[in-house]
Amino acid sequence: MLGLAATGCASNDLTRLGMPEPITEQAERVISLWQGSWVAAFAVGILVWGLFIWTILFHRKRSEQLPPQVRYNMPIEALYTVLPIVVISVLFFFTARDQAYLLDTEEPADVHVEVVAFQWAWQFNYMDDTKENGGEVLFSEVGIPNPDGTANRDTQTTLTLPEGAVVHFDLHSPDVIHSFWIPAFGFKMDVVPGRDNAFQANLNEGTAGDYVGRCAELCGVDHTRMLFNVEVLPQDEYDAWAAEQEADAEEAAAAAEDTGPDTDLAEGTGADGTDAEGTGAEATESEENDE
Ligand SMILES: [Cu+2]
Repeated sequence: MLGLAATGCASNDLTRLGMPEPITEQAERVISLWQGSWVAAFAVGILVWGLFIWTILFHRKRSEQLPPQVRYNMPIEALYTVLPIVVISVLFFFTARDQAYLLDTEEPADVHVEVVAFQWAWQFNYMDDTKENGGEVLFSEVGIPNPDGTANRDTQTTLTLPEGAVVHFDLHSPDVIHSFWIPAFGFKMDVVPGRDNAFQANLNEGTAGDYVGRCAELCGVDHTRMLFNVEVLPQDEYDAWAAEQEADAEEAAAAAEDTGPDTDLAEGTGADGTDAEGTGAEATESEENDE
């Protein structure tokens, strides 16, 4: 406890008490709550261990005479009740305060991502606004489930984010309950079918790098395959990447529209039934286009 108190809020491997290095403002808050809870737990622990040791050392059985009894001692009974209530109240206060902060989505976000968790991969839809405000999909990163039983992160999809940005996440699931977890965010949130869960993360400056993400809810037999990568880029690199993705998505959409009329034409020719050979050839061509 002394070590913790002496280092204050400094964040290093020892004082983080097992938590990963935080990359968001929210994660820093989570670590403070985590550290504070440990300080409180150690304080209670030291008191209890101290009482144990004191009792063992100084109140051993020395004779057959019954020691003084303290049953129905009102001050001690009151202390037993009041002290835990004080401890719980303090923990509750800080937990409620930090939960309100972590679930706050009021700040205007720079990047909007709709996370779709499905058995057994992830899809990230980059939106121009939140789902709530009727945001439209700009482009998507679609994960393909690894083959049966394999949990290989390298073949999984990557969530790309800019450093220093406020990111809004909308979480959706088409099948069962999953949980969206980026350990470096110090935070996870369930992805529940039919429910609009959302949270925001304020990424810190200087956090560019590769991180991991995974599903944290046992969602079925191949839960372990639900991995994804997180790449935080400097703002300018992210902007270039996003512009490229958006252009690719527009190109793909335009290409899909181009094949549309061809299909209609082929069907029309078939209905006429005037040129059997031609119809066959055109129909085949249109099927190829569809593929
Ligand atoms: Cu899952």
